[in-house]
Amino acid sequence: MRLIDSHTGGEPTRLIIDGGPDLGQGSMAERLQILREQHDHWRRALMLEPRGSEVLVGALLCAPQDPANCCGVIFFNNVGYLGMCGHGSIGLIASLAYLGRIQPGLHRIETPVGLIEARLAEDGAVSIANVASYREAAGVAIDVPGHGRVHGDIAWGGNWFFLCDDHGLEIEARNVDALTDLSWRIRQSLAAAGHDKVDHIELIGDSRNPAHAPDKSARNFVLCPGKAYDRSPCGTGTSAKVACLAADGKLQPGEFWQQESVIGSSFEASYQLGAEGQVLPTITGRAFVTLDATVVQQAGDPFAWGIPV
Ligand code: PYC
Repeated sequence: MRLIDSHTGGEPTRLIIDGGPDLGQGSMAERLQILREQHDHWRRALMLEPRGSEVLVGALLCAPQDPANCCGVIFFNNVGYLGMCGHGSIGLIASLAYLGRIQPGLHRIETPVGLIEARLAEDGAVSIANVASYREAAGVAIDVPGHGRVHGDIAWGGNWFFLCDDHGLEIEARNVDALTDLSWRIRQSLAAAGHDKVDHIELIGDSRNPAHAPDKSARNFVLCPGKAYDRSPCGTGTSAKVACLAADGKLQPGEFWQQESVIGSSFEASYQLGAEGQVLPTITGRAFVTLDATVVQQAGDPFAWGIPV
């Protein structure tokens, strides 16, 4: 297996460029099911220690079902599979460009939750036109033991998010332990309240970037399902945020939103309305390749398939 690692705003993506298991010719949703049920040991080998870590998002490059599309991709992490991944899609496009497999222009990518479009600019910036995003519930109250009541919106941006403003913490890198602890407890409280499909927690605070208009920007901390925080502003989380802003009338179609991460990296986001009024977000960011490597599994290595957790 050949791996290309990249980071998008600090968040790593590990792309399996060739040598993955045979998943057939079906849709990415069908191939994800085969990967999960029959070849999950490959995910564990690449994502778990000692070869991987909870911070990584993996991306398995697949031949597209429709040859008119650029490729298919299945995203996963240390605990399972993701429907979509915004920073990972930017990393995928930057990695394919690094390999000389694509040129600047428009590229369609099949994912388990639908078709997305990526535009690679001449300067290396990548814009992802994500799946339709929407808010399912606004102002959901959740009682968090040891903390108190918080409120948040439940929204879809390719993954399910709980977006919370009234958490009382500063969104600062020096606070990641406290932010992680609270987010994890919010997630457990959401599950206990029946919202167990929500597996990403997004705590929101004010922008810290003086170049960003205060009413058109924010900083976030996103806790991913495997308990690692997203170093990037989270593409699907930014899409969910844009859907909430649109629902509140705070962002109009075509207006720009600057989403900062807890480490200060940014995505620029906007949306258009689909034919049936759906919010169709576009997220722009940059990724940089950090590693081009071959997977080795030596005979006798007791942890060649990862340390079981
Ligand atoms: O960028 O969508 C994203 C993402 C999901 C999980 C980690 N990053």
